[in-house]
Amino acid sequence: MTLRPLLSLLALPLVFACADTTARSMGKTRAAPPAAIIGTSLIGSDGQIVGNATLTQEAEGTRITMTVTGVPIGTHAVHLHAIGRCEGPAFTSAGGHFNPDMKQHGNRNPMGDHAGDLPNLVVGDDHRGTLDHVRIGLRLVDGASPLLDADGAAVVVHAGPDDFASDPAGNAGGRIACGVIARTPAKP
Ligand SMILES: [Cu+2]
Ligand SMILES: [Zn+2]
Repeated sequence: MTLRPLLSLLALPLVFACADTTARSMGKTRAAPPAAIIGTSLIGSDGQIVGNATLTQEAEGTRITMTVTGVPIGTHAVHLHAIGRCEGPAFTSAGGHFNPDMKQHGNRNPMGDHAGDLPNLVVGDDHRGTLDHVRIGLRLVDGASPLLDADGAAVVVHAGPDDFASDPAGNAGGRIACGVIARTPAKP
């Protein structure tokens, strides 16, 4: 009998935490930015789910964790692309790399790098791969140019490795998986 109210309390995690922070920050000088976590499924060119990714806004940047399964063995570029639309099979709908500072691609490029540039993902013999990386300075939901803007964003995995130097996309080959980063609609 008492189980149901307890469960509904547990089911309201971040939403209330954030609302509370915002409410209390009103009229005060400064408040810590609210935490934000957004998860997404990655779909392959055939529309099947091939993994998942989670983006978490932390104090110094945004943490990207992802797991893929069933992706070809090898090293694959991963980027945050500017538009939250994943239309297979080519996923060109996701646009270019997230780049609010108008830089060039790659941290080996003197004019780099894009805010959406990430390390390569290594997929082993079992066709599994994981990535856990904090993109320093990247804001997910606040600041002057958050990743989650009006048209969202996408996590994109490429067929080949990123050389971290070639503009505009690291010579990484086609796009083989894509996950939309968007605000989850509020539940009634
Ligand atoms: Cu890309
Ligand atoms: Zn880039």
